[in-house]
Amino acid sequence: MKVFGIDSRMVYAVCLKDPLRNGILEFKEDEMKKVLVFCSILVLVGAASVFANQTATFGWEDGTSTALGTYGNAVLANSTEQANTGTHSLKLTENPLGGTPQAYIWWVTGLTDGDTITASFMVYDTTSSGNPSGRIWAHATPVGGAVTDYGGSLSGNSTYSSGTGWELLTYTWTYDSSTGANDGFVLEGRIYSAAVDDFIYIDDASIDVSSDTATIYAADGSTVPVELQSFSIE
Ligand SMILES: [Ca+2]
Ligand SMILES: [Ca+2]
Repeated sequence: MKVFGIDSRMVYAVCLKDPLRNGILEFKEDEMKKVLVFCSILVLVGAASVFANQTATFGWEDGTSTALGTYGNAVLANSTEQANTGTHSLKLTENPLGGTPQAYIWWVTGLTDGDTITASFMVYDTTSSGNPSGRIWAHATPVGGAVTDYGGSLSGNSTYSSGTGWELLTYTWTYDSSTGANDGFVLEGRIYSAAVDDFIYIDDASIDVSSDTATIYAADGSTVPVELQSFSIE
């Protein structure tokens, strides 16, 4: 997007002195002057701070990735049996039957209280009369912990997939670190089954994080390159 006619990535790179972005962005002289003036205004305002969002998507099209971890009786596969986009999705099967199996689809670290996280995925459920069904949920990880360390529930969308085929499940969280004990967020894809080997499919996972300093880990374990989506001054 443009800020005063300047590409917001340039403003971000210069104002925040990000060496990576300085390295990959080329500046024309007149653009650089505009950016520097803009940054000076930010400094003069004094209390001004720059906020940016990070967004990422994942669709399992690499043909091998599943998730960052599991909880309970979750069996994962990168599947070509169903796909909302492309030819692959995540197949989540419950075996043996019991508990609430989960696939860890995103992990975000470096969060602070008040950060907002909006996450969604498409889920494939054809049993409109009941289970199996899917749900989107989240939990925290402790400061310095791994994706498999549990810091308490962050709740989520209480709505189950309705069984009409591919359907979007989404929820927005305002991060609560539990008085500083946690700084990580794990997005769960959950299955609620009626019988052993019930399954659902998940595709087109998306996440948007209000922090520009957080790190987003995708389902294949890679950290996601920042795609600056919005830019605002408060
Ligand atoms: Ca896909
Ligand atoms: Ca169902």
